[in-house]
Amino acid sequence: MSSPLEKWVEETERLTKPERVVWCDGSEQEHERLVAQSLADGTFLPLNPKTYPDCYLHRSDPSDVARTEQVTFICTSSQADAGPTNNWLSPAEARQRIGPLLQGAMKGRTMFVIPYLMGPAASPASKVGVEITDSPYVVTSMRVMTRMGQVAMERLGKSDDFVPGLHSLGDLNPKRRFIAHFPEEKLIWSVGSGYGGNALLGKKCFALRIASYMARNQGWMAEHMLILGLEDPSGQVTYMAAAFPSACGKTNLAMMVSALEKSGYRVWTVGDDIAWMRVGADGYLHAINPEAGFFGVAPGTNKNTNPNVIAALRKHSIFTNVGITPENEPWWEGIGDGPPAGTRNWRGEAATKDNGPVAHPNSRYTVPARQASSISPHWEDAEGVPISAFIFGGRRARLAPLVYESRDWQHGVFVGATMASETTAAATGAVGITRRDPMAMLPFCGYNMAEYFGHWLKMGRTIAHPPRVFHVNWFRRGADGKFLWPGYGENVRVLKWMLERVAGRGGAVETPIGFVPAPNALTLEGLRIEKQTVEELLRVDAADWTEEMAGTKKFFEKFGSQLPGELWSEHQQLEQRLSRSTAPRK
Ligand code: OXD
Ligand code: MN
Repeated sequence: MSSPLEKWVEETERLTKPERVVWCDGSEQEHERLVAQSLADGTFLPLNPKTYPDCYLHRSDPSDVARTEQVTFICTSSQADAGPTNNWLSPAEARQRIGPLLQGAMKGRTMFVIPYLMGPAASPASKVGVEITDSPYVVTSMRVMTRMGQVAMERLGKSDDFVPGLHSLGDLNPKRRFIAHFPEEKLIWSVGSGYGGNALLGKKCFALRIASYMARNQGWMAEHMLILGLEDPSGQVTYMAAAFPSACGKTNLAMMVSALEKSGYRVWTVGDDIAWMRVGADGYLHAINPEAGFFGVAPGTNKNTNPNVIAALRKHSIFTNVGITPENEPWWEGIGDGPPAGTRNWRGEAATKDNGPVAHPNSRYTVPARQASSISPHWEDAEGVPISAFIFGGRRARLAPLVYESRDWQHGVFVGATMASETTAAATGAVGITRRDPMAMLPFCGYNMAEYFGHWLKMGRTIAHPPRVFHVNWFRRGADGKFLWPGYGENVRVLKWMLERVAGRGGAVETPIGFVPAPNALTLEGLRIEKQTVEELLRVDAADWTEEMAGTKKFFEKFGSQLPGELWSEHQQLEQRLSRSTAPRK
């Protein structure tokens, strides 16, 4: 009798008609074999084996460099279940449109079967996925980003408890590209793209879109959040999870070398992109990182912005769409020096001004998490780490202060639900446009976001010790257009204030939008920053916020009567607080 997995593999083989089928075991020998093939067929270019051992450069098709949200679909029986923020196809129509693209799609190619585990081997919260793909780049990347092969097969046994994901490069034509999710069947179909977010199906497709749907039904949370631990001078570690939209610095924050390290504040990395969380026996929300690697944005990464990753990616790493120097080392804008003469850009052309940026703005590194010296000793704990603070944030040139704390859980859900950020190169489309991105989940929520907000509110009622909820904005600019806050390692000063708030210390002043640090409550020793700049960073402009309320209202109206009343009530209360604060004094 074949197992459910074997049956699905046979069915897929009949559909896609590959030349051969290879089951991946995740072993070293298999990795070496695949790399040798990828070097021979040009999927990979070798990097300098002395300075970057077992590291490779992959150049993608120039039309396939970022997530493509316009062709990403949630395929639920009823459109209302996908909600107004997702593209929707009925499961039948999705099969009708995508099925023909998969028909015979792997002719002449190898079909790889990749069993993988999302989450630590020891954790009961981890889940099995199986990806079938015809891309060797995907296989090598999945080996970094997930626990692949034997460990997943052992967890799965003969059961049908896995998320199947079928991926084919197809002909890479954007017109024939679909990233389709069938949450009711826990199935993923992706065709026409080799880009990480579209093709490494364990990441956005499973660990966020399908998992968020499962989490809502099963009473847990799957969030687009980094997880970090902040150690204080007594050695106690407080864990925090932060949701920022793509390419807003989650990896850099999670891997930060703290500017306050000499005073005993150190940051430990648990995850940089995704958190799966459940209420533990102790009444805290416990988080695991379902991933095993970091798929980070390369441009701007250097020894000041993220020294830990710069050290970590010197071995067993894959670079996608970066430049390459004559020494066969990767190069990107903001790496430090250069580019040295003779550097080639991400398309393989001479790196000249006329040929545009050397590295694509969404070029990436893929590096095993265990190689980071900041990796937490608890990152693979079976029960995860207890979360004391949630941090929401985004890029807002004007509006949001450096940091504020919500009034309570319900207000915190409102703060997350009204998040907005200026768009980045992580998805195709215009960059720098302000868009609503609730909880940084807009492109990743596998069901109706109105219900998702309801799920957050419900979770709050089941967590005895809910995380405190904060909002940060590292990107506020002054009148001269320059960033007001230095960011990166200095962000620990803001985390330290949060830690103090969690511990019941930490001075704060109430504003209409929440609590901001009291004067002198932020530790600023050793940082050259003017008092007026700090004041400007923390300023809450009631007129700007009143204007913002119109945008929030418009966004909420999209959800009609399904939007939880609690969020309208928060909206109204904020409006009232703002109008009281702008009312002329008698
Ligand atoms: C990512 C993204 O790659 O959010 O993590 O786009
Ligand atoms: Mn992400």
